[in-house]
Amino acid sequence: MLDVKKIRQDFPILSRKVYGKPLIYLDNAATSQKPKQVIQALAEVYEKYNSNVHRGVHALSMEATEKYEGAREKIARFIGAPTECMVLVRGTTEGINLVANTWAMSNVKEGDEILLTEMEHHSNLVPWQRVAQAKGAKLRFLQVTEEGTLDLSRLDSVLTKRTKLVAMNHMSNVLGTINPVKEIARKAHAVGALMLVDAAQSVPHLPTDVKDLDCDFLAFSSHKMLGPTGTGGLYVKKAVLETMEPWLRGGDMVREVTLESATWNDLPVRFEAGTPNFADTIALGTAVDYLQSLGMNNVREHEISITRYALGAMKELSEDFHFFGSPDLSKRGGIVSFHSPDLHPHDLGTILDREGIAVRAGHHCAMPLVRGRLGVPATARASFYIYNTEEEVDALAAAMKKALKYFAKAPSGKPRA
Ligand code: 7TS
Repeated sequence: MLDVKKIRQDFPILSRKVYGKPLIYLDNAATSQKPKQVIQALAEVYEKYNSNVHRGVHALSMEATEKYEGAREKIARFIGAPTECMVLVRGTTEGINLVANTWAMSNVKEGDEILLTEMEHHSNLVPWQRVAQAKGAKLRFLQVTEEGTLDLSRLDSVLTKRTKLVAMNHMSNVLGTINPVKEIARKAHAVGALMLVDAAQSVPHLPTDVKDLDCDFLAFSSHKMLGPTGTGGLYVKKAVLETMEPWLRGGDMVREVTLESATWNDLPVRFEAGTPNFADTIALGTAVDYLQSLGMNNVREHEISITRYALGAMKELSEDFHFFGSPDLSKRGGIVSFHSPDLHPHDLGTILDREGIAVRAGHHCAMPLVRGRLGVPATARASFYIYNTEEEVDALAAAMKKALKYFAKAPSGKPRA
């Protein structure tokens, strides 16, 4: 198990107060906090060896390049990927857009299908809408059951020889549902389709091995896994990466350039045009070290435990709030979304904020899921990470009760007793 008390000491922000109350940070699905080791690694880049990578013969540049490439190796190893298949991008959204703009634009043809799910973040939906429009392809969707899991009963009828790509999240950012991407990748390959995994919510929280998943693409963001903003990874299977045209062009991604044409650098830097975000990526390497020292199995175990505790603590609120997501904790990460017909999530979020509790309220960039499938304008969402405690969950439950008592209106419009 994690030593949460010790972990908390590594996170300077957790000792700050909000409106005079200790900060209770439960917005980890949006972005995680950063340990001092990561903050120091970032400061060290600028204090000690800041210099552009890949092009200098001087000591600083060589040192920066070594650290940057060292970070790439760590990040690749963290997800079981070969280093040459680890493209460094700004984050999940950019990684998915890279695949959409290169592989998909060359491979998806009129009449082809792309299979998504109803529980995608906009970042894994909107790029495919563009591909479908540009290519005359069709988007199809796996639906979401009442319990908040994927309805796989129609999988064999929607996954056909016409399917070119299956693209889905490994963990939903609204429901916390962990999707069976390994099994779906196997089925996708059986019909000749490729498999893209949006791992924005899974790489920070679950042990991840791209070889075991056997996916073709997997994208994730540094800032949700203790690292800085503005960096992240896109894994692409080597046989696929070798066939892909670069998306953004310029800078160090070339080998030879004439006035008329260019040839490309080695994998994976041919997909990294311009000066890469080396400083933040080096600090992401430190975040990976940190997570690895905890052990991803322990991270997962802690989140199962705190989610179980949260669902238990929320039971007495179940008359007033609907809690979304599966009760089966083996299929769920540390995300709890809820809605009360008597209390708008934004009002609730504001009230909780006054108690020092940071939750997110809204459609969580998954409008078709929240507004369409769940049928609510918004949800409030608490999302946990390695430093969250049962006491914080108790404070959340108490503040939710307080919010209902003082601010919610009964359907009659009368304040509650
Ligand atoms: N995919 C999923 C499943 C996500 O949860 C997010 C971000 C993204 C893609 C996009 O990641 P980015 O780093 O490129 O922005 N999710 C959230 C969220 O739930 N609240 O704020 C951001």
